[in-house]
Amino acid sequence: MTRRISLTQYLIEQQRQHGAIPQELRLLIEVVARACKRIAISVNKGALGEVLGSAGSENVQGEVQKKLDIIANEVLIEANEWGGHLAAMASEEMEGIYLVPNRFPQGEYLLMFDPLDGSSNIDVNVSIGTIFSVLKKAEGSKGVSEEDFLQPGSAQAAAGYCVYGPQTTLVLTFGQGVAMFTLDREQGSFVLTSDEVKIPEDTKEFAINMSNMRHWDAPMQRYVEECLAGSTGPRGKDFNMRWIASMVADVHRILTRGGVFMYPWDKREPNKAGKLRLMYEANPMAFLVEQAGGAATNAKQRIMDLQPTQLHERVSVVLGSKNEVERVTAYHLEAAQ
Ligand code: P6P
Repeated sequence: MTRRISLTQYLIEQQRQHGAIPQELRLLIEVVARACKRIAISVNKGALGEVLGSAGSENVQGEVQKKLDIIANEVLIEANEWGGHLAAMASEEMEGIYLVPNRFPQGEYLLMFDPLDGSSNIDVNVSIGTIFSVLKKAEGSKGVSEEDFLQPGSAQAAAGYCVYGPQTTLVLTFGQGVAMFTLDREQGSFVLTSDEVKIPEDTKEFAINMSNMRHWDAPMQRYVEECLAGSTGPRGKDFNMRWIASMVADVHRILTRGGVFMYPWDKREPNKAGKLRLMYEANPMAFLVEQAGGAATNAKQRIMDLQPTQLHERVSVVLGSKNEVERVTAYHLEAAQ
């Protein structure tokens, strides 16, 4: 049974034991957690809070912004800009980076986030979430620019998400495993509920948007067709399928009971590597999944090895139970030869 300690106590113990969490990073994560609690309050209000529906604007990706997308983005910016632990922030909802205003002290960390992932689910009361990734500025670099953010996922100092579902759950990694915290609404604080998160290496559950099947490349079609063939096919076992259309919720299920999540390249937009964003969706989720014993590739190589070239660049994603991710990746490498 996991000790029911607060997020603060957990972070301080990790700081003491592993030294993996410098004081400034601990403060940063506590501020992000508080921001997620505030976002959860708005999300949980739903129609009562006049926060549903479209904001009547588009984000940098050309996607219609929901009111809650903008609210969540503002909450994260306001919560993090004054603390002195950040140099700058980047968000799916903002084209360029957000420099910490000169009236506040500057720090060494860089925070990237998708403030509210799964926005299409907001108005239909299905789980959504906040995804975040923390990098550190290069030693001695003066000022801060977009280039400071363009580091591979393997350089992340921390990553996590908060899923706003039946429970509000914060999931974190600093490179020393994965911990889950459930929001105790009576106390108003996150309480440790799992500190040994492990993804089974095998699974019978896959997650993909099947309506796009005819647009995938052959190796992805092969993998899914074999899953659908079940016990009568080459896999010799039946599979189950889930697709929540909120990456946070699908990844949370995989961290909790295993599975493989795929958002592959699609021939309708051949010049687009995939739908999901590398810096603030794929990289943080890849860090968490690998720290829980899983794997994460872009169907050809490890996601956390990719060298980013743009802040909002997209990537194909295959992540979850190690043996399934390796199988999907092997099919793609085989086809490439
Ligand atoms: P589709 C949500 O918009 C998101 O970015 C991910 O959270 C989710 O996995 C995916 O897109 C869903 O995409 O095409 O199935 O709606």
